[in-house]
Amino acid sequence: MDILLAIWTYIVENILKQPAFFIGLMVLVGYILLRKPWYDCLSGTIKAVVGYMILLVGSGGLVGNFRPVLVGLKDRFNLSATVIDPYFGQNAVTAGVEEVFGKSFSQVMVLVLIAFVANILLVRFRKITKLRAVFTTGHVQVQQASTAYWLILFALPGLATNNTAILIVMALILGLYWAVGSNMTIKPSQELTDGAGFCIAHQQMFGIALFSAIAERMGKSTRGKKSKKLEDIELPGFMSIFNENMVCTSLLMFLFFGIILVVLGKDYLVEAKFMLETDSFLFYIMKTCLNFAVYLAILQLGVRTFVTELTTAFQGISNTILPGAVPGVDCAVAYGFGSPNAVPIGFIAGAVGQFLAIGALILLKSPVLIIAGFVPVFFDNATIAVYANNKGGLRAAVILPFISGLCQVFGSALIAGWVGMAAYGGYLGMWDWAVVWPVFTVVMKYLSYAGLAIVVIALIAIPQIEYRMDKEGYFLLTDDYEAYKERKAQAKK
Ligand code: ASC
Repeated sequence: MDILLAIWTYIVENILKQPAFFIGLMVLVGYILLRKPWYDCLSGTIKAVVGYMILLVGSGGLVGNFRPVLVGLKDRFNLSATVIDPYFGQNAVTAGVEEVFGKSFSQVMVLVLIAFVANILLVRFRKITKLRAVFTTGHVQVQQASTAYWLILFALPGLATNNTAILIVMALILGLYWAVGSNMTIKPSQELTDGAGFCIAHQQMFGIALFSAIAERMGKSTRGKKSKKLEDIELPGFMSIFNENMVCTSLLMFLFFGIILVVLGKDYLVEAKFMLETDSFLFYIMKTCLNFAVYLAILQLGVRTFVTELTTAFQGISNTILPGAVPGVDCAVAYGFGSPNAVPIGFIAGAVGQFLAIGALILLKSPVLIIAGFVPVFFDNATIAVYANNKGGLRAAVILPFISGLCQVFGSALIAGWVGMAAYGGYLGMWDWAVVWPVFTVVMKYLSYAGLAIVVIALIAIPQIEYRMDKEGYFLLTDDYEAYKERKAQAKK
């Protein structure tokens, strides 16, 4: 058993937790199954791995540069607060799970394995389950498994005495959540990318589905006068410089992070080793803020490099071992599609929502104070804006991420305080984990095993409902997008 666990941990650490290699492996297997010549397999795999690594340079640069700035607010003002951020959330679980539940963190890795197998089996039986999406973002799977482990132990403490029972129950819920959540993003993703053939496997999948549906209504409800999509808006006069994504991002971030850096003050930044005493404060601010546009451009280049490889190669997998399967990828992949300006706009709108919510927590003297983490505020809200803009235009791209920002803070404050994670300084904080998982937790805590059954049945029912809403189009959407579009166009006539 120990040897098996060691092998599994090795695979998790080096492949599953490293999405670049995981995606590379899938591309390699996919091309082999498509019987491509060896040199095509090699070049496809290299492009997939390198492309994903470029994407990671972009997203890692954003996280590395801007997370300390936001967390700095906590140190600068000596706040005792919970940071909403996946990495802080994972640290909180590692630090607390043994103390609170007497359980070791290593079980989380086993949970990832079983839940992933559950995801694959659910897709394998897609004719019955109607599930089509496979989760491939391993680092997110580990973060989610950690948080789910805590939430489920909290809700169903009776399970704690039986290790096998806990793992089976958890893997069932988590595996279902992965398969059902990513499956819900297929339609909006196909519509955003004109059939690129991927969906999102991240932390705001229910959010994407819900906000896309609301955005679609918003787009339609304006009595013939549609809210324009960002890419169709031509700003006049000096404002036209905002049409350019790089300029728009730079100016918005200069305003946003510029203010935060000024609030933090040069003394603090020097003391916390962000900058040197001899550095110019003005140029430090400019450099930091402009870096945002730099990393975003890198991220988009990465997406362009690997997406075609992945979706072509995945056909090999979806024609053979996992019929009809669609790869679920990192939310940042969406930034290569739709309007690039939706990204900074969603971020700012979400940040305003989060800051207002934090202000409300302070005014209401909430026992749990939240510090905005960069990952939720940026990656959730930018993603929601990209999808919202595609369906509902500018208005949706501003209002919906703003609402999402409120949900992230209020939802996280409630759940992290209630289940005791706040005491360990962090909570995952992404949209689904601030809204959907807290609902699961409440239902299971108060209804115990009946609650568990309700959560499982509700998850199983979602794809069935989606399927019944469009029986003919449902599988066509992923199997042959051109035919799907034609069918839609015909139906409109
Ligand atoms: C997360 C997480 C990250 C980012 C990244 C976005 O949830 O843990 O590192 O989002 O996946 O590209």
